[in-house]
Amino acid sequence: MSRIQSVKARRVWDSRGKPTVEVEIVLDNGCLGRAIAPAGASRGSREALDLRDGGASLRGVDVSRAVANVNGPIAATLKGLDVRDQQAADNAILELDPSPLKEVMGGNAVVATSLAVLHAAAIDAGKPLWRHVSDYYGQQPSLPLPEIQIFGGGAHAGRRVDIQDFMIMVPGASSFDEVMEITSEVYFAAGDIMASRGKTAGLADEGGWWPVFDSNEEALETLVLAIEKAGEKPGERVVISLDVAASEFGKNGSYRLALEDREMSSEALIDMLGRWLDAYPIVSIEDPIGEDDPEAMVEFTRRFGDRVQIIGDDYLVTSARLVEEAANTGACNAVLIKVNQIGTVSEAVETFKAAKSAGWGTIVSARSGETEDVSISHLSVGLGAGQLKVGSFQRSERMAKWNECLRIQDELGSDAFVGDAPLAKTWWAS
Ligand code: 2PG
Ligand code: MG
Repeated sequence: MSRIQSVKARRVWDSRGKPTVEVEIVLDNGCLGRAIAPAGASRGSREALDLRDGGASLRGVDVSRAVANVNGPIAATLKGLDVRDQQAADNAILELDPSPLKEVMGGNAVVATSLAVLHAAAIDAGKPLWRHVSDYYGQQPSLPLPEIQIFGGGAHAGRRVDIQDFMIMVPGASSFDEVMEITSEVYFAAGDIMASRGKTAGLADEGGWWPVFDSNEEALETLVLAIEKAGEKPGERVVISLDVAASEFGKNGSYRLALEDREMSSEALIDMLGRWLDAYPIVSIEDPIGEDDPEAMVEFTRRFGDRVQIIGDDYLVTSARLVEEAANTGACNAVLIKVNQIGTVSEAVETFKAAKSAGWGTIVSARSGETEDVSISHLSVGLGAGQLKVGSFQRSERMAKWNECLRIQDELGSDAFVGDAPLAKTWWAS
């Protein structure tokens, strides 16, 4: 038995300079596991609560209550438990906080603790985290296909453009390493294009170029140009993925593209995105429809689900129940897995498994507020998730996760790269 001896939380700081929760778990044999909670900016209304103190100090975003919850009730509950039983540890936390949105302990307290248990168990077993995840959950490990942001937008770039993430994927690469190389070429080609147009204006929250565009579509056109400038044919080795994050600019079936000063209905939004799918080599689209507009999501999936990957993020908030419901009604065909959206590792894995049994795509994802914590690189490999979304190709909280995958590639061998691309059955792929 390897028992949990102590659980300690402290306040640390994330990539936006905001406080967040770090948890360290020490076992009776001295093994130590550590994890840090990430934080989203474009959050689904049904995701676990990111507990903040409120008040005047630190603009209300301090985490002393979440830290105290770990050091008090959570530590008392976990002390003495067998670290090898992740489910039992997570259940104990959930008994302390049975509220659906983890409002009692705070989602940030819960996620950092649950991930720290996972790390401590891996160290105790003498395994890298990805191997522990793969063994514990009985999944075949593989290296995911990265989704890498080139332009940021939406809530991550002062709403300079409405669409949140303009990303590429390189399913035509033969290894994870080659994905990084090709991405670097495309990323800096995009930077050169922005510079030549006098549009260099820094970076968005996840490291993508700041989106100085006159329309949302101009970002897509520029992205295609960047792929070409990098010496690639758009739609061959390099394809496009979008996170529309439609809940950020839509309510009750009415959407407002602020950049273009346009109001649109769900139908008009679906038609516009459909035109983009015809005109650009887009193989994946996340939250194309708002979280409160399920009929439109079903309609979008009916029209385009056989040619693109349709990912639910804010729409599904890493909830197994919502994934099952969506699979039954025909909304989405893939899920974003963010552990902090649901709370514990056990719940996130349950959602992953629900998506797998629905025949869906799976994408493990970072948040826009991140740290040096690289747990998600290991989770994506250990679960054998199809894709990994971490943000862009600058800023160390992003690069740390890509670099960790390169280290894992050396352990696993480059054959472990699945390049599991959602295939677009569109004109450029034929
Ligand atoms: C998303 C994420 C990451 P946030 O919407 O997919 O890009 O953003 O963490 O702000 O929710
Ligand atoms: Mg999203």
